[in-house]
Amino acid sequence: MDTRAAAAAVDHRPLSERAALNKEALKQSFLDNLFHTQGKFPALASKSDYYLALAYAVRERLLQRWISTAAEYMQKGARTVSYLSAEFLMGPHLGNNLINLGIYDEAKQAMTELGLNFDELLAQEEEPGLGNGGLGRLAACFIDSMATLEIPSLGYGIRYEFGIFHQSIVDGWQVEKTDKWLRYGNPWELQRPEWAVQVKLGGYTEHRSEEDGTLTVRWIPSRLVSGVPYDTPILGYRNNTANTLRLWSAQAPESFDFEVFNRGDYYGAVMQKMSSENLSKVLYPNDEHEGGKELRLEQQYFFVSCSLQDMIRIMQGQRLPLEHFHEKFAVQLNDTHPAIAVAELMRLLVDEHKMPWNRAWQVTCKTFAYTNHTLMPEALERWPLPLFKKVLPRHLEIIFEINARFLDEVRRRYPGDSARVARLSLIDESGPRYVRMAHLACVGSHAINGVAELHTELLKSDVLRDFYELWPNKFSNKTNGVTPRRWMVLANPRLTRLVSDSIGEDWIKHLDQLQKLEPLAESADFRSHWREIKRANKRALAEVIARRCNVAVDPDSMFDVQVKRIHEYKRQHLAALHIIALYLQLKAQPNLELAPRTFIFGGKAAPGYRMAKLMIKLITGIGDVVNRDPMVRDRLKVVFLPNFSVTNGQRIYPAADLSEQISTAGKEASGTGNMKFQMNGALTIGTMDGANIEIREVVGADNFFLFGLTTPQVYALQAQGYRPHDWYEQDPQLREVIDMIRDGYFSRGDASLFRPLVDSLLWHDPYFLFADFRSYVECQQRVGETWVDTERWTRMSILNSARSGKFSSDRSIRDYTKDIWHAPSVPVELLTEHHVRA
Ligand code: 73E
Repeated sequence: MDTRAAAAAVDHRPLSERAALNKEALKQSFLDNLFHTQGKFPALASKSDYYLALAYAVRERLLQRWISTAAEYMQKGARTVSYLSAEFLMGPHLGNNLINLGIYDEAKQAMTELGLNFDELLAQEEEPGLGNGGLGRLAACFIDSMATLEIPSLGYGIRYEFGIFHQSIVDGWQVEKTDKWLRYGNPWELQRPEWAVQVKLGGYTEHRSEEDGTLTVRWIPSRLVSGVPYDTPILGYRNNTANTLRLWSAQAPESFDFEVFNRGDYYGAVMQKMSSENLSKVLYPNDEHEGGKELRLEQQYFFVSCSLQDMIRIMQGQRLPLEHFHEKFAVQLNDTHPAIAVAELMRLLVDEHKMPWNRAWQVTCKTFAYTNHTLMPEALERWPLPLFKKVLPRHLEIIFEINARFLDEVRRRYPGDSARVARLSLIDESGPRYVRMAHLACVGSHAINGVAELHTELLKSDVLRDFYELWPNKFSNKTNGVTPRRWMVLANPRLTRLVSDSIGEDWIKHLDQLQKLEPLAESADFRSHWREIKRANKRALAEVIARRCNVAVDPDSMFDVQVKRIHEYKRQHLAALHIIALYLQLKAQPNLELAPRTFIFGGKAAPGYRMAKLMIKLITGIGDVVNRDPMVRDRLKVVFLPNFSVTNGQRIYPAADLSEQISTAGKEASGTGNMKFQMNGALTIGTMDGANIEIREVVGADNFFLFGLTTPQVYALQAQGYRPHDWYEQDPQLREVIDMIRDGYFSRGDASLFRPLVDSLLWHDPYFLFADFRSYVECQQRVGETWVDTERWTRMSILNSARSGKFSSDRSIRDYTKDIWHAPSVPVELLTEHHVRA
């Protein structure tokens, strides 16, 4: 049945009445949902009931957009971007949806008039933490921007039952608890069982010559899992677009169960069911990878196969021949986690849809593009061959075939260069054999990008150098960005009001317009408003800190913030060394003039990463000493805010004065927290790493606190033989700081606790903390001197925000669209309006 005809045929009145975007209608719908959906009346309702009733009322208001968007895309046969990502770190939906629908204030007013605390209701939402950090959050910002730019897109990923663990701090140590985010139900998703697909795993292959002379391959799996899609609408900002985030949940296929049941093996059947459902049970909590886990490879294959089958279903629904797959879909691989898609699309086209290999290969290469996110050697995914063969026997054959053809091409280009052939091969054969997923992604994609200028240059000159020499035109840079809707409008309403009152509201969709704030940096009145806002945000954060950490912090002190995953390369321990140095200085000179500072840390350590967990313990140990010491506690405070998340980030970035971006040069691919801080008016202290370089470029060297070795200097020091112990011996202040940690000053006299950390620094220091220590301390000195000149600091803060336009994810998405996806915007017409006007 024709969709528009169907839409025109049904009675729209109830929907349009219910979907009216005004306060009274919202109230009514909220009460209806409390009654009909939650089955509660006010006297019995919990806060969670109220949250859910409001969420459902909002969902009704976006369904019309969602349905109209699907109809529009189907009717236009629109080219679609499929963003494949093992992680989508969405953060809470309610506030964001209200903002994008343009009814945030109405909703707040409606709840207030009903006697409810709106902010408390918003706080009820359990955030879907389906990601580890920057990579997953980037995917979330990108689908927000695609919806805002009206680009037809589907986000494809995994509906983990347990997202990133919840962190608490007990006796200074990280303690993990499972994240039961679905406990009270998820009002934002719709299950679509009718679009479930089957995924094969394990088993073996059979090769047969058919009577007509063709060769066919049959994959006889040992297991089948069914993938059930759950759809979440992704609204554009104040337009009619509602794109889809489609996350796959693993379920046992009924039919497969029956076979085992019929054999009478009830227990075996139930076990098999449980093991299938394990596939989407839990997110691996490792940023920057952990190797060799079979379940992880199964997860990756599971969601990739589901997603590609889904795209084929969509094409068949629109009667499009599969030869045109790359015209209908531009598929972006978010790192190598979905790189198995290259082999899976080949399998689907060749084995299941009987397309000749060469045709299928052309389609595949034109379909995929690959984004690399890391240069860290341990994060480059590779799978031991035996494990790969056990899980994906047919894909291994396909990869061998791709490799054979690819290496023939390499040999033709570089005759006699067998070293190069070995380096480029999809199979690492230098020791035990591995499948190299980054190589598979490079060979099967027409475009390869890094996520910041420096990172892309390092990819070309180092990690992917041989591929760059082979195909220079495949490479380009796409600097990351973040969505100003969540990270300014939602997170920082006070600043949003001031900015909109000053320059209008256009900046929310065109962040470059923040430039118009520049002249206002010279207005004393504007600066004073700017400061009041920062101060109010800091007061709000101070309340959170008092509640969560039981530490009183002064909102007039400088909030010096480092929030990100805990990792040696990110060097939270370098910040710790500086704090100890300051502490020692204050102890030695009690009358030293030092502007009060509050050091705020937040971030999760991978549960199995012992050094990262020890770094947390060190920070909390320093806090215990410093916060209690009457000689310094009015001037220095150190807090570790537990469970850094999207929700907590929304409170932290707007309250920061100083943003710590202090990774070893050449290690942080981009960083995106750095951009969120900048937008919200924090100044950055940072190294020449990732997107810091581009931030400094746009704000100007005068408005950025730079320190540390550059990447070439790090490489040179490495090459000449870095001996951290020499640096320790030559710097008395550094020595004193390290000795204090070693002797147990921050571990209640236990001189063994931090030994692994101290020894690693003294004898290896793989991330060059000692080499950068002096430069960091001196730079922090300059930060302190600048801070006391309040007017100057405020001017710099305004300029940082005013010059952050480049770092909107809208700009990133425009870059991807122009250079890689070539997917035009498709504005959506609301079906009911069409009907009303017709
Ligand atoms: O520099 C960040 C970057 O801003 C990088 O470390 C991060 O991606 C961000 C977005 O581009 C990243 N995460 C991972 N690799 N790079 C990763 C690796 C394995 C599992 C989960 C995440």
